[in-house]
Amino acid sequence: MNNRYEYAKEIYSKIGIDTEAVLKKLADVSISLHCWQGDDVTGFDSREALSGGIQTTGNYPGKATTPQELMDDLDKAFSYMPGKKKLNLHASYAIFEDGEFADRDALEPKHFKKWVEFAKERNMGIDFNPTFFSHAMVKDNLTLSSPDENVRSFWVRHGIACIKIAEYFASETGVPCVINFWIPDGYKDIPADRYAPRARFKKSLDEILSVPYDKSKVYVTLESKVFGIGLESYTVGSAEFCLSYSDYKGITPLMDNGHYHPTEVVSDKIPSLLLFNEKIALHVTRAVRWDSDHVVTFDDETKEIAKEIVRCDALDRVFIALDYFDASINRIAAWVIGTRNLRKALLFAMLLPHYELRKAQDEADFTKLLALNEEYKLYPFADVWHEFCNREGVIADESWLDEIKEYENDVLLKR
Ligand code: RNT
Ligand code: ZN
Repeated sequence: MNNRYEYAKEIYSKIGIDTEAVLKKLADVSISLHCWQGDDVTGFDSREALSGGIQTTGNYPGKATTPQELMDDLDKAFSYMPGKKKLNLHASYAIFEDGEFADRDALEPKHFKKWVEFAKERNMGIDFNPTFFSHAMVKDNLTLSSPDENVRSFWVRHGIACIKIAEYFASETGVPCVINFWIPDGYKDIPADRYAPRARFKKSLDEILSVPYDKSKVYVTLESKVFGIGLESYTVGSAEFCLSYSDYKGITPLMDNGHYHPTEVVSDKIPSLLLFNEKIALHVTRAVRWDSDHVVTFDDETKEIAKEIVRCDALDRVFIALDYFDASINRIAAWVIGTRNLRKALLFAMLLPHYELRKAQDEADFTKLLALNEEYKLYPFADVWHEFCNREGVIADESWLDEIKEYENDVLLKR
């Protein structure tokens, strides 16, 4: 086993890569795991079906239906993920005890106490998301941009409540909390007015952000989108709106790589945003033909996203989270596969001699650039990955799946 790594270490050192330094750096990159893959974005507070123009498809057995089940499944998933992790929660995952209930606009830190305990025991930070969907107060597919003042103000109160909860997460865990605002608002068909909904969205965000919060503890991010299911013609929180708003308010833009036209790539957008923002945030997903939220694979765009983060030397400036939901396969395996693939992509990026490749570009030696890029794909990257997993005490090869299958039989199928 070790020989494989020693051999790889030598090969990489010949192109100027110190694999020991890479292994250390890789372990320290935090990936935020989205709790909502565990139960098909259902949550614990809603009596409503999933709405907001997003969809999970499939009916694989054994999904988590209680906080304890979701926590158990998360633990199982974490045990196959090498490297630093964070837990990403949605407001709809509030845990109510003793028959108590609070609506979204009245949520309090105490409704997330159990999650804080969970995170603290595992030495993790928590990220957060207000939930502007799957709720009766989403009227005509609108929330913060609604012309109905009752609706709009309800969701403003929700946003304010969530920032307080984010602050609580950061104070309790000692790790800053990224709170991401994404609203589904939009229209199925051609609107008569594209301006007023955006003006109301702006006003709502202004109101939410006018409540003071500790900027060293809470990073507010704003996620744009191109369209949703049933909302194909107009999206209030478009790319231009969200980028401009983030800039105007000094908050952090978030790009989900499922939220652009099919030939646009987020990898190309990363350096532009890094030039103008102290921090940026990502939702890494895999879009198949549309914003389908398939499990992240070790594909070219995931690698390219990782390369941009690494070669822009921006590992400490990019908040990296996952966002996908597949209900057609084992949900724990879905978490594990996507997270390992994103980590592999980061490793792959760290094992490239960026100095040499950049030099070829600057010298206009594009033959060399292409040739090297292709040859480096066959370098013994897998052996470094194995070593990384071994050092992290995590199964390195595909045998993790046998254990998840066992858990499926013993636990999931009995639910
Ligand atoms: C929807 C956005 C958003 C959601 C989560 C559940 O298109 O990507 O991030 O997926 O908030
Ligand atoms: Zn997203």
